[in-house]
Amino acid sequence: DTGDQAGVATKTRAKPKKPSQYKVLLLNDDYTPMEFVVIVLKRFFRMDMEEATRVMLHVHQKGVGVCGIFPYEVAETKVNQVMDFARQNQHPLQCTLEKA
Ligand code: TYC
Repeated sequence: DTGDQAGVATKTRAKPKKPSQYKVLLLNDDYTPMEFVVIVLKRFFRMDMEEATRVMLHVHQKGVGVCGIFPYEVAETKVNQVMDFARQNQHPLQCTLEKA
């Protein structure tokens, strides 16, 4: 045995696809009004008042929460829409992506 790698099989099968789903996360802060966060969740994530209020309170209490899970491009668009809307209204609300 020469100790070389001659006998090691090379993997030739197709690799599993990369995860393509991303969580859109909302982050808590001390300044954005609760009502504004509820409006964001209704407008951009199509939640009703009950669900939007539940998610907003979860983020308020835990610091972070999931708004939804989407393909990368959709998730990125949602993050940009939320960040633009928050900026336009001069709120420090932060929204980000994370691999699902
Ligand atoms: N913590 C904010 C307040 O007390 C409310 C809030 C909730 C802000 C969720 C951001 O993602 C957020 N006014």
